[in-house]
Amino acid sequence: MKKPGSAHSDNELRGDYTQAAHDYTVAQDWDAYTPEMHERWRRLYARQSMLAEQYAAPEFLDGLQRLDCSYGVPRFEYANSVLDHATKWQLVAVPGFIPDEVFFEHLANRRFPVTRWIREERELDYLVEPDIFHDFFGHVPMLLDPHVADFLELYGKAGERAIAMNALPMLARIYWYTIEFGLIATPKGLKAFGAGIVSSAGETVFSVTDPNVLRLKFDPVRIMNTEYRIDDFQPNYFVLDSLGQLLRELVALDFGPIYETWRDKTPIPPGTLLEGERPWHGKLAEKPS
Ligand code: HBI
Ligand code: FE
Repeated sequence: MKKPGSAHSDNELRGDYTQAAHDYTVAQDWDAYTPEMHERWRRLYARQSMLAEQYAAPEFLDGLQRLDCSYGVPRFEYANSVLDHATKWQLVAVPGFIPDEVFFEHLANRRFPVTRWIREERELDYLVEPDIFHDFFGHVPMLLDPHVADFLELYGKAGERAIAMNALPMLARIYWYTIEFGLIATPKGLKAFGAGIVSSAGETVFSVTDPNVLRLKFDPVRIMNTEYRIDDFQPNYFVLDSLGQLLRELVALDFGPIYETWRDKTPIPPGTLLEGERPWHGKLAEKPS
């Protein structure tokens, strides 16, 4: 496994796998966060929560408020009491990216791995790997939603079969285009709920207001065949009617035959409108007056 943090001397928590248990969990060690780290969290929180008010799904805003985490790097212990009460999920601290099968095993048991370290000052706007701000601010509010809570457990349980059938990229695209970069149509216009969006200032505004980017209505099989970009704003997004739709459609899907059918075919490049397909065209987000 790569050691993502070895070049960053001012944050020794970063990417340190030496203390990790067999399931890659570590102690959060909240007392180890410095005043600078808490201050950095507050600034990131202030910026992203302000954008979220305008552009994020109501379920995200509701979850964020219940987590009460504006004051500094949050304690997992407190979030776990909120989560336990709401959806029986728990957070576990990890040093960073963990192997696929370990990640799936945690999700299947309603444990969400949250990276313990926070990004550095020069990375406020962009980083490739998940840190605690992405993992906590982006993902944890949605774990308080009962539909997302059940969907993620289902996703975790689907992992083993996808790996065994050599179809992991197909399953991973479902996560990418919903949990990381999902949009939802609401009466007040298009809103974001994906963690990759709501933890990014630029993409929060872009994803729900840009009139030109390709948006398609949520379609699990189309998603499983659509590649994604990890180095720029997404060239296409998929739009849900509700979070209930996400759970309902995925519960109903028999993944095996879909993997068999598409696994060895060339996936669709990101941003492609296929022949016969119509882009989603609903009401975009309202910009502040
Ligand atoms: N590990 N910490 C962490 N966070 C992730 O989002 C993550 C991971 N390991 C594997 C993984 N994601 C994905 O490759 C799977 O969803 C397929
Ligand atoms: Fe993420």
